[in-house]
Amino acid sequence: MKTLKKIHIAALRLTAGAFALACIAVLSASCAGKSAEKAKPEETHIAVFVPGIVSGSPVYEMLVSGVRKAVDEAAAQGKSVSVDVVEGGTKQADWGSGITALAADGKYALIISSNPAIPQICAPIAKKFTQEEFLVFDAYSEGTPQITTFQYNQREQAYVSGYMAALVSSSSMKFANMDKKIGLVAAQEYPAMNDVILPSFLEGAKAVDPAYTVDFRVVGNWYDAAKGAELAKAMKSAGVDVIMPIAGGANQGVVAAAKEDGFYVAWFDNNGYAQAPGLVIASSVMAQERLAYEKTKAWLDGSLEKGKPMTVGMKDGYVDFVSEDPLWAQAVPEELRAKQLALVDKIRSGSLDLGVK
Ligand code: RBF
Repeated sequence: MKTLKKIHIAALRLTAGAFALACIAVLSASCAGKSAEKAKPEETHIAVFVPGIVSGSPVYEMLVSGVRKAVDEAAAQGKSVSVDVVEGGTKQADWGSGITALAADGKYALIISSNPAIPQICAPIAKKFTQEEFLVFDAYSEGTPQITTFQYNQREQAYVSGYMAALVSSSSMKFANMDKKIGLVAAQEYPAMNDVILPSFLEGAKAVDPAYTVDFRVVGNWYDAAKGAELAKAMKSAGVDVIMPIAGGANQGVVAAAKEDGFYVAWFDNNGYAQAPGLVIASSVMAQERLAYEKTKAWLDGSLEKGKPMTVGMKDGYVDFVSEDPLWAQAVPEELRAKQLALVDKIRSGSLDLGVK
């Protein structure tokens, strides 16, 4: 994986050697003629800017593997295309300069990224580097033609998670208690969390029993597993019996605490049943790998509809609840699974429309 430092160095080298390179390019172009140009088609370069670190963050792991799959497939079919994955790191104030360095490099025709804060960072960069295109997942942006976004319906994703969490919490399962309390451990507060995920998680729980409340705690970053564990243990002591972690690498702390102290976990973003078999009672997922694959492929073959925001959800299969995994059946009794499936089927079929926000 490339580091930003390398990109900066590469950018510097480019300016230093730009004039000489341009001369060589002009010379070779005039000498080589048209047949040589045809024999060596220009390579397309794509950059994936990961706003954070890949390891431990399901959304970013899915993003990278989806884009790589599309690029590998195109390369196998003879297209001259490559991808560089650049981790922006956990200092969010550095992301703007990281993306600017990629755009300034001039090498990348497309910069791909993911999270709701990215379009706002890319908009001024797009204005400065007018040839650059941006494809951003898990985000929403209107009005900048170079920026194409795909947003997941996280109201549906969090609602079905809250419903399952409350079904388990109010059951006679081993670690369920009498308190009508479930929990959410978030890495940080941001609009999609505060305005969509948290309220929809609570609403889903209230659909089981209106007495439910959500104990909401914030780690303060996307990597501190020890803090994640500490928060989860305090929540368990306060009567929480199901916790949904949305905290990247800090999720592992919540899982470790569940194994030590005995409570249930509602996993978000990808299939997490294998994280702690018997304790993970929900996997509410976004098909980020598939979407990243499909849209990178569409960009490569020229069929991507650009500059427009698009929202995808349960009806079209890009948000879902994983019900086919045998580990779910092993963790959750049949009666509760039947109730959960009844809800999920209603949303999948469109007979229950929760809206987007
Ligand atoms: N999700 C992660 O899994 N890992 C991250 O490092 C991460 N960083 C984020 C930074 C910002 C500023 C924002 C707004 C969101 C971030 N997310 C991250 C959350 C992600 O976009 C998504 O909301 C959650 O994964 C829930 O689907």
